[in-house]
Amino acid sequence: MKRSAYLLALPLVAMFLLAGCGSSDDSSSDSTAETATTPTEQPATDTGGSGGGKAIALDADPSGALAYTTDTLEAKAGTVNVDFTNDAAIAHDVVFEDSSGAEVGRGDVITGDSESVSFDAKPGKYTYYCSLPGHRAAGMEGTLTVK
Ligand SMILES: [Cu+2]
Repeated sequence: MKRSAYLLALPLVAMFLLAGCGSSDDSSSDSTAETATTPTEQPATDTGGSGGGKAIALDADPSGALAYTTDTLEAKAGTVNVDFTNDAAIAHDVVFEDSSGAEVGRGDVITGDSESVSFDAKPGKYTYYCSLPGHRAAGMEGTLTVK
């Protein structure tokens, strides 16, 4: 939860910085009255994100099978945001490992819920799987290709 909140705050910070640059460019005019007018940006409308941070979706089989609905995912290098949804009545999670087998990201175990998992990724192949006993062996795994 803490990491999710932190990541949600990033676009807001970026917009604030961009707004700051824009207003400093305008300051070449000598009017002091302009400082009273503040840009009325609406950060809430910018849910699409920009700069490679677009979230990718991963769903567990909603009917309760030990499977994700896809065994291949693609993402851009940088901060990868995965929106993991488990609408089934049994618990699942998702763990990401790099090609050396090192864990790079892990979500909470959820049931009938969704969550966001974020981690930094370089171009290459990553593996994702469910860490609950028996689930990976039953086929609950896939490959994430980062480009
Ligand atoms: Cu599972």
